[in-house]
Amino acid sequence: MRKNIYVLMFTIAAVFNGWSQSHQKFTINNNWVFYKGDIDVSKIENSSTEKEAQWETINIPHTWNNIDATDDTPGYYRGIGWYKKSIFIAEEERPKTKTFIYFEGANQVADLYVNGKRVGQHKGGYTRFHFDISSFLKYGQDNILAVKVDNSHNIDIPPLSADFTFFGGIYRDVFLLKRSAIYFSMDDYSTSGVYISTPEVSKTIAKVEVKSLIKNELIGNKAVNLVNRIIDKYGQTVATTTKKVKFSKNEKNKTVLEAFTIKNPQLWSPDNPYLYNVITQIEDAKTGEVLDQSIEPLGLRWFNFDPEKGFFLNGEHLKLIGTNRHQDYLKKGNALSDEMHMRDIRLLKEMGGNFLRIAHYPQDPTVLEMCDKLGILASVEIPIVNAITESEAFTENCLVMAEEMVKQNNNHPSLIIWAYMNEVLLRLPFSQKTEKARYEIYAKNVTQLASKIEAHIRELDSSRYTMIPNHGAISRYKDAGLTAVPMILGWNLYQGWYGGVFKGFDENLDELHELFPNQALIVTEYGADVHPRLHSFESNRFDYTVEYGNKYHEHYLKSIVERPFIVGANIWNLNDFYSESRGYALPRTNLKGITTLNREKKDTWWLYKTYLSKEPVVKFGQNQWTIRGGVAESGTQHCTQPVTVYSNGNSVELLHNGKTYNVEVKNNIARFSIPFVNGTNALVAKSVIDSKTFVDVMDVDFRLAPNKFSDYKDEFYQLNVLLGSKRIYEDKKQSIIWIPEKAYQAGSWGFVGGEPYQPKTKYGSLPSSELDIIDSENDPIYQTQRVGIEQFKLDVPDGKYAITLHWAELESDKEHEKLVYNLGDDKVKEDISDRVYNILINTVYVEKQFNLRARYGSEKAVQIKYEIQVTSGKGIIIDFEKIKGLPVLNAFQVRRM
Ligand code: GCB
Ligand code: CA
Repeated sequence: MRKNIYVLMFTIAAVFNGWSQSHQKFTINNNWVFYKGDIDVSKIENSSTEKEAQWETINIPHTWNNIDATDDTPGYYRGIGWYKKSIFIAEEERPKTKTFIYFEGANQVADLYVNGKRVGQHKGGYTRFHFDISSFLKYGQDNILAVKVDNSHNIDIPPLSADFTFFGGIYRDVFLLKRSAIYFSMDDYSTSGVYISTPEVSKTIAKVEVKSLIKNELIGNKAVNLVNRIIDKYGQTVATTTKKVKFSKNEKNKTVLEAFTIKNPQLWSPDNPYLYNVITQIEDAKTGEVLDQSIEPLGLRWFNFDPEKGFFLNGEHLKLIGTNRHQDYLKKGNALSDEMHMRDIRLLKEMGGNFLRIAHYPQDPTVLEMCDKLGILASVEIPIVNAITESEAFTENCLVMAEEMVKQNNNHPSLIIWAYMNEVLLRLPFSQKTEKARYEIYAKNVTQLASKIEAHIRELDSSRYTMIPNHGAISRYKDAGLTAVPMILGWNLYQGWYGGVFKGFDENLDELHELFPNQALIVTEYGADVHPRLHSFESNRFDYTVEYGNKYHEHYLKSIVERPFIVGANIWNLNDFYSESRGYALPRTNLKGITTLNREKKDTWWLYKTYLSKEPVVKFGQNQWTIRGGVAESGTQHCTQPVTVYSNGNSVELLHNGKTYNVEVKNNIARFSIPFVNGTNALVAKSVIDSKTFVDVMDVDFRLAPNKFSDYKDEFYQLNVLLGSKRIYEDKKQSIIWIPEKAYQAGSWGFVGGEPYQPKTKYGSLPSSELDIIDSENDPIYQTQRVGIEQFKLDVPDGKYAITLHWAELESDKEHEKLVYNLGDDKVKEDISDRVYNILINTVYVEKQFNLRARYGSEKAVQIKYEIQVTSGKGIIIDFEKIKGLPVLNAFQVRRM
């Protein structure tokens, strides 16, 4: 007995020791130095000769574009950056340790040098790669790792263009890996060397196959045992095999396939994401020492797509509803910690989503790890976006990327779709009209490339579906033959945003079903840009208001749910994300997220949660909107505005400053009209769900603007007005509210003359400018204006006032690269006309020959504050006296001093 225990302890110790030496993986993220620019490699190694000042100490994850891609200056650095770090390698590691460096991602071409010698290169910004650096190392000393990363535009590497920022750098974890001489090979596109598949799964039986690639660096015969063990959630072994594997002299690689049967398996699903693990070990046949070990997730499920009835998981129908996701975050660019990636997937789960399109590129490994754990079905794609290059090199890079994607992500049970080519016929290099013949060759080449990728993916993995997501120009894809290539068709549809009306979306869906009756259809994208600080009660396409985004999603959600042949849908997007060429309400940002860049939840997140989640929800809509404002209704001391409450109860009771309102819930929303008073408005919403009461509270600080100054009970203090606009803008930083303009009426305030500025663009005539306004954090104040304004008048009481006039010249003389999305692209230079005018305040000239563009340039925020005194009941009259062109005013502010 005693002896037995002794033997057991000895074995555990041996295994533990062997383990700790033979298989190690740890990050080397800290304390790198970075240099933006190119450097002579020969100077890299010898750190004493460089000017230290040029190298900045940084940690990985790192990008060099987090500032310049988000500032007011167009463009961002796309070029070379160098990273350098020294690592100590102990003398004892010389005899048998193999050392690898492993990158989870670097954008977009990375060259590794060790001790001044070039080790290798990896192309592509979104897939993982590694290098064996064993033979480059000096033992018992410091070794210099240097990585040259290049994010220049490269016609041979996708993506060529896209609506997101190509942040450069080593932006995901970097690891050092140590192995002993026999180990699971990473030679196959940096996989773990262990591949899991489930050729057959049912309620009663699951067949599991485990394929291992073993690499042998020893010379001479060697025998190892390959031990496979499947353990359940609680660590209990449910199946195990041991196989002897013999390497003959000089034999380097071996593939070993093992098959298992599990009876009455626990199935994996969104409601019960049950995970087994497969533990695979290489043991020394003589000593039993564990030479290498791999642990992979195993989820048992089966699924199929039916073009009529939808998606079925484990034989049960499941409507797939969720989001897309981009990998960036406020001020950090794409350089995020694991936890920040994980948080996003939790946000999706918390919302009740069961579907994630990992767009437009493979993301951090934690993303699919979380999908497995939380039960979110996923698709992932390679970043061929908007266009292709008709070259062998481009084709080759696409095929390699596809192979990296498939192999590196193979083991995730949550993953069900491989995708490629997003809206690849959007940016046409040849006009369909004037260069018809050439366009047709291009379209053929696109389809040929698709067919190659399709065949390659299917050969690598026949257990999942394939998909191509297209944009709304349906016939373009059909005529090119592209729609016939993948198993599933994805459609990115934006009717009611880029053009058209909401109903167009429904028509599109029905048309697609008719055109492609034999392919499953997914709405891979739909969304509207929303800036959570912008509101309107007369909201419109392209006004970026919360209210328009709500209308859009309320309509789309219903249309998607009503149609069983729409097997799934992904909101564009889970989060706002950086897109450098965008101006819009929050420059450099695509605002179609249902959360912001720092993951504040917008209304739409709550809308979906209320519909999808099984948890009780009672939540105020517009709950981020804490400073409201509006004009008092004539003869009253209040302003009535809508308040919405999301609830999955039947009715909601709302208390406002002691008064109670009761409303029935329709389509998960209770809609109220509340008379807001000046100052604090306390709101409480109550709803009974499953016989329990749930409550939400919201305090609104309402800034009641006077209608007739003589009616106004409180002392008049401040008024902030947006000209040419129906929007309300909340400036949280300065704690003020901007309200829409109104026409002047006697005793009140407002403009006289002119028209709202409505730029004519390829998306139609829009309610605000798309320019990024220089020198302002509050672009929406400057993006609207009244053109041809004659007067601004206020019948204020006597007193001392500060008046601020705000301008930005919106007719720009600069060339702009116009986006892109859904309608093609080109550079646009607007026709501009000069405008010159005089300004008078209470008949005194304050500006003569005022020429905004000549004085300040266009697209620039300009403010002039005038202090004036009002006497003898004359109020304030500002006159705009036109000399040439039409006078403009963007915003008006008055404060009683
Ligand atoms: C799309 C693209 C996506 C864009 C989106 C948009 O169709 O696939 O990359 O960001 O539209 O917001 O315009
Ligand atoms: Ca990571």
